[in-house]
Amino acid sequence: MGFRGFFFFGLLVGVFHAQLAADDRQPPNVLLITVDDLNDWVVGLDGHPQNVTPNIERLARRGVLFTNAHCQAPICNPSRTSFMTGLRPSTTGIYENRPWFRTTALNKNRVTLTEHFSANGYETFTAGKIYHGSRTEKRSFDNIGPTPGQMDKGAKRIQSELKGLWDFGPQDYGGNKSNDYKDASWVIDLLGREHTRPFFVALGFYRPHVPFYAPRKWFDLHPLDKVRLPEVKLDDWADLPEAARKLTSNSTPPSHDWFVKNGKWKPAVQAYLSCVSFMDAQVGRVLSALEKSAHAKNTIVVLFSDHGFHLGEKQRWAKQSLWETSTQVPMIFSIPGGLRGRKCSRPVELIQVFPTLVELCGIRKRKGLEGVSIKALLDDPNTSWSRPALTTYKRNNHSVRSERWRYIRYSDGSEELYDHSKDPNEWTNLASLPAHAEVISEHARWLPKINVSNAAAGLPSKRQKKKKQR
Ligand SMILES: [Ca+2]
Ligand SMILES: [Ca+2]
Repeated sequence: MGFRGFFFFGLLVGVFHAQLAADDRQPPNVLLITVDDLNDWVVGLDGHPQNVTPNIERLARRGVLFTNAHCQAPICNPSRTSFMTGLRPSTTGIYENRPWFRTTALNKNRVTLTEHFSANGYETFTAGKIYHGSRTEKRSFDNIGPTPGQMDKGAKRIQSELKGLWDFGPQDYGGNKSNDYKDASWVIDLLGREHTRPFFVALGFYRPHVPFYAPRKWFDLHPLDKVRLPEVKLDDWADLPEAARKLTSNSTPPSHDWFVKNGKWKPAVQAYLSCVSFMDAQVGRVLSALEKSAHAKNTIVVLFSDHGFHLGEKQRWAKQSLWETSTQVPMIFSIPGGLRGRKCSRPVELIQVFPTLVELCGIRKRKGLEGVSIKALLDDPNTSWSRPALTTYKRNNHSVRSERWRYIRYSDGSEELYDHSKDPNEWTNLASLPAHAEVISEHARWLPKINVSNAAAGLPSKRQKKKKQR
């Protein structure tokens, strides 16, 4: 080998080394935390002035907090199906809490977020509630941890006149007996381990979903006599179309009148605030474990809720509406080396989580997703962004949320329009004013072009199949 040949060989080795170093760099891990029924009562969104959520604030300080993020459906099953498949309810036909999407011909083969990561070199884990009903499936998760459900063991009913999951009040079991504590502990253990492959952990907290139960010490953080109630406008419903009344009448939660007449409004708000603080403490335990671990500098943390929650706003309770209180969710992305302590007011959607994580982790793109990546907003929260956030509740009822407006169109064609620059409570429906015709048409062009019929559960679920075999 002459001198030139040796030099060339040396160059090749150098190139090979650089290549090896690049391949050696492991893609970032993902810690995805979903919170059930968490509205904007957290630090940074400040939907309630008395929220105590220092750990969600801590996460926001190390990332970007989206102040105008929205779910694609204001109830568990369709929202969770949507962010896990990256598809809108108008495309999957999953509009309500039934059916489970795998039992429908249209959706049985959908590839979910974690399934896609698993197929691209990640090892996936789950604990708590990611799918509605804490359902798990081997197809979506390589490793399945505890999924103990909404009701903590040893919980005592507080409001004797309420039934099912609807109840609220302090509990005397220790915090470590609660389901969220146990699920967080399972994840903390995972974070303390070495991993040979990049991991994707999907952890779903149950609180503040009903029952609003938390250990008494969290209630002490929110003294009952100091609790402030959401503002309401007594004649708010006078300018609503009939379709709005029909869509939002829900027999599951007690009526707003029940809370008012029985003096239960304040105790329920206190209980919700307490559950949010309790859940926040579990977020804190997981964050501390991550920060102490070997994975601290190579793990993306994403936190969001599946939809909002009314506690008297617009004189109603729970979710199941196309108004801000139901559609808005907290959403935080914390990326190693990314922006810290920034807020973004551009409208964003939960279906954007799937393509955004795919882009951030540099894995193979998934075709057919309906959301776009919001990496540009994570790089610059003020970058221009024309896309609004869409929410669908039951078939062909949609809301379109832009930075300033909320436009709602119900399946019968009736409409609502709210100007958030003047009316954050959505009290004054402007839809019938001719002056707003252009705003309405600008928003209406984003409405889904297809609204598939309700997906029918024609296929037996795995559970039913097993039953048959027995
Ligand atoms: Ca929920
Ligand atoms: Ca009104």
